[in-house]
Amino acid sequence: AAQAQAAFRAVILGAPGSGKGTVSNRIAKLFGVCHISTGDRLRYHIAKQTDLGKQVKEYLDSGKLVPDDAMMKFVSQEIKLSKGQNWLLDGFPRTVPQAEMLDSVHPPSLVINLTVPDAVILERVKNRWIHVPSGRVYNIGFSDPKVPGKDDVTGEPLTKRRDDQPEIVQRRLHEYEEKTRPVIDYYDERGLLKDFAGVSTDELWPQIQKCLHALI
Ligand code: G5P
Ligand code: MG
Repeated sequence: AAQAQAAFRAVILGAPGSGKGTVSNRIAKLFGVCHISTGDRLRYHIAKQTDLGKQVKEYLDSGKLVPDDAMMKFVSQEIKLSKGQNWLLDGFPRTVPQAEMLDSVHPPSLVINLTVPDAVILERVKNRWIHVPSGRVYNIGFSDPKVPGKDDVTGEPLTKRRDDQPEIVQRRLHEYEEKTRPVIDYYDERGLLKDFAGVSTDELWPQIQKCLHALI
């Protein structure tokens, strides 16, 4: 079992707000894999005003994808840092060149794809609150913080994501259709894609768990 576990390299795909972060956290907890969310890491860099943060801020704020060069450099470093650990990449790859780059470094053994209707997504992001330093995410009525407006662990204030404004969510959904849809086909052609469709994470989770148990 230890051998099989050492080979776990997975990618989670899905439109903005489809639940990638939520599902990834559950997988990380249950299977002890290293969850690498490119969006969370980039938001952290923006908050800390690092060089990378300054470089990518405009893209995240406006709901556009960060250029491939910068993303690939960043992710290959993150993968190196997680040396030897099992990982789950959330939010990468989002373009075919990114998928090709990942194949050249470390091909994934599984790609989970979440399919959630746009109308459900638009409702969800309205109610999302986040804790930037940790990447913890809350949703009013689904995963409420214990104290309204405060992070459960640190008690620090929660914030809204700038890119969760309705017009920017629309732009992100558009970017997804145009640039990330081909990534789904890319993995499907290689026989790596497992698709999970539904309107709630709790409905998809047992199916995802079953699929992972069969592999790990
Ligand atoms: P991100 O950060 O990767 P997105 O747009 O791909 O952003 P996002 O918004 O983080 O994805 P998610 O992780 O798929 O969504 O979803 P989530 O956070 O788990 O769930 C959404 C909300 O719904 C949460 O509040 C959650 O609690 C709630 N929720 C979950 N399930 C349910 C449910 O069943 N019911 C209810 N009611 N609520 C639920 O990328 C951001 C930006 O970073 C850059 C780009 O600029 C991008 O726009 N970027 C990249 N650019 C280029 N290449 C890359 N590889 C990049 N990666 C990041
Ligand atoms: Mg996310």
